[in-house]
Parts: sequence; C-alpha cells; structure tokens
Amino acid sequence: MARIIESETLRQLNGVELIASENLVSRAVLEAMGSIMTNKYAEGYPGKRYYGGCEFHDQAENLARDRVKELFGAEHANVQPHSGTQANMAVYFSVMQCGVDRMMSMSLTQGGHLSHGSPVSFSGKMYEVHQYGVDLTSETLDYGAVEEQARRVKPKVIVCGASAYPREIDFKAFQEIADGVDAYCMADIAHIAGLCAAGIHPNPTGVVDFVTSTTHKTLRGPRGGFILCGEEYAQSIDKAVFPGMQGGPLMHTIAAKAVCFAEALRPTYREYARQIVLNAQTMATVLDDAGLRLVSGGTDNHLILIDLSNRGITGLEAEEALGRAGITVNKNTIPNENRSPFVTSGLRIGTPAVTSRGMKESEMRTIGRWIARVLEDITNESVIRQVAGEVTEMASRYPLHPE
Ligand code: DSN
Repeated sequence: MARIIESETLRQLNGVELIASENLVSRAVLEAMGSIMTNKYAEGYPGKRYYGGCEFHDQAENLARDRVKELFGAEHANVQPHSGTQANMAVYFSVMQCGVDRMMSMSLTQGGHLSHGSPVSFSGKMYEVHQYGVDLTSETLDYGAVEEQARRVKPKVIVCGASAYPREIDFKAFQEIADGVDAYCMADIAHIAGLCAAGIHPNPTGVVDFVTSTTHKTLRGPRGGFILCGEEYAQSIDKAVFPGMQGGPLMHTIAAKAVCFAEALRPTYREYARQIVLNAQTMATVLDDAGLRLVSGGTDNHLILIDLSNRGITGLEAEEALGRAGITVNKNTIPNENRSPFVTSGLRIGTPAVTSRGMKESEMRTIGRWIARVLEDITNESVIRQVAGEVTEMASRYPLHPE
C-alpha cells in the first residue's frame, strides 16, 4: 500500500489535475484527517452522545459547526454527513415522504447530479422526480420554464445546484419559484461552495430553505458533506442525519472540516477563490480562440464544458488522449447529448486544483494550448508524448499542498 500511495503522490505531483470536483488539501487538513480522532465512536451530537469519553469530540464538532456557520452566515449547521449525497438524502428525508412526494431538479445530462433524482440513484427510486434542463439555445437556466414546470408539477422540493454548469445560479429566483408553489428549496452548492464562501458567487445561505454541500471541491477540505438551514429546520435535519441515516460520525473528517473552514475564513482564501475563476476564464479564452466550442460560450465559475461534437471525437477519446499527456479531465455529457454517459460528447475542465498549486493566468494559457494541441489530433502520439514531457516539467515545479 505504501508503494501505491507513493505512486499516486508522483502522479499528482507530475500531472495537471483539471477535474472540476477535485482539489488538493493543506498539510493541516491532511494531518487532522489522519489523526487519532478516527479512533472514537461519537454517535449523537455534542452534549448528547451515546458513548463516554466524547469531551474532545464535542469540542471538535462544535468548532466545525461554529466555523461553517460563520463562513456562510448560517443559523444552523450539521457537519456529520459523510458526503454530499448523504447531505442531500438527509434534506429529502426531513421533508419528503418516500413513495409519495414529488421533487424537481436539474437533469444529470444537462448538469445536475445523481443524487438529484437520477433513476439509478436512491433519490430517483424513492420519489417522483421531474427534471428541468437548460435552454438549448443559450445553454443557461431558463427560470421562466422552471417556474412553469413547478406550477404544473407542484413538487414538495425544488433542488437547484449542479455538477457541470459553468454559469452563475440565481438562488433567489429558485426560492421564489418554490415559494410560489408551496415547495421547499434546496441548493446543492457542492461545486461552488468555496466561491460562495468567498463572495465570488452569490451565497444561497439564508436565501433558500436548505443548503447542502461537500467539503472537498472548491472549498478545499476533506471528503465529506454538510447541511446549512434556519433554526426552524435544525431539529428535523439533525434527526434525519442521525439516527435517520447514519451511525457514528467520522470524527477525524469532522476535525479536518473544522481546519478547512478556518482556512476558508482567511483573507488569503478569498484571493484563492478569485484566482480559481480568473484561471478558468483565462483558459476558456484560450480554448475558444483555438476553435473549441464552449457550452454557454464561457464560464462564470471554476469549470468549463467543451462540446466536442463538431470535432468528430468523443469525450471518452479526448479524456484518454489528454490522460496520456498527463492532463487529467473527465468526459461529461452536454446539453442535447446523444451519446451514453460512458462515452459522451463533452469534456469538463476545472481549475480548483491547479490554482491550489499556485498556478495563475500564464500557466492557464500554457495548459489551454496543450489541451488544444492534443485535441487537434488525438491519434498523434508524438504530440502527446511531447506535451506529456512539458506537463511533467512544469507541474513538478509547483507544490502539491497549498499553504
Ligand atoms: N461526481 C462529482 C463530480 O465530479 O461532479 C460530484 O459528486
């Protein structure tokens, strides 16, 4: 196992990581996550545990809760969800009845998430799901169409938030649509949480009924989830998480979440979040100049979605070719997709991880040109080998852990 971890360390060090949902954590986050906080059961909540010896775990969880409340301006926080999907599940469980209630959400192929009601996820099996997409001309959300659908469907919950949407989301508009049909509104900000915390993207906390998120994407913490809501929903959310669907919380992860939230409260984090978007926009310009079609024409956030359908190559082929060049991206469906999710017509590119390594606009221009060169002819192995050499040479000069 030590050898495998060493190999993975070298892969991360020598490559360019552009998966939009990934990031690189600080040494402090890593240390907390790998600490003896993993040794303890702490079922329950601070002050109300089912095990003895939890006094320091109470302190750790309270610290994490207080810090995330301060970061987003929330009345109540639950930091126990093991993941973003668990956080979403807890919200659904707290307000919807299985087999009875209806929900509305963005479809997976147009940018949503599995846990937003995909038929292969628990969410699609337990609730009647009605999905919205983007306007196929602008490739952006059409709030009028969402409102019209909500009036027809009369859902119990409207989910907003996405995994592959490069534009700003109007959370206030979603809550108003939900209010108009007497529904709850849940914003899943997993991808953009760091941007919301830093004020680079509008923060839905206090605007929508429930906010869910992961901690490991733009927020740059350990793998995990959390939920934010008003005091009126605190009890039902806490009950839905424990004992509703989880047992013992992962206290080493909660400790690392507390470290991540402290880091995100620093002014340097705000600068980092600003740079993520600047980097994405810089790379988008290079890709656009190289003739690649960007879904919605560009980006307002940390990610870019490339439509390869006019290039005669699939997302899968592009992902594999770039992988051979040391550039890690993922194939992704695009609006109007006609290929399977295992093949796809698109490529999703994100800048959180490269920004954590300290790369700025000039490196983004270089990386954008590498991507364009590889995609020009994905069968040209000599170009791929040449780019791979340049990638390793540049990437290995940047630290793996942000300060
Ligand atoms: N699957 C993740 C992503 O890559 O966006 C979200 O859970």
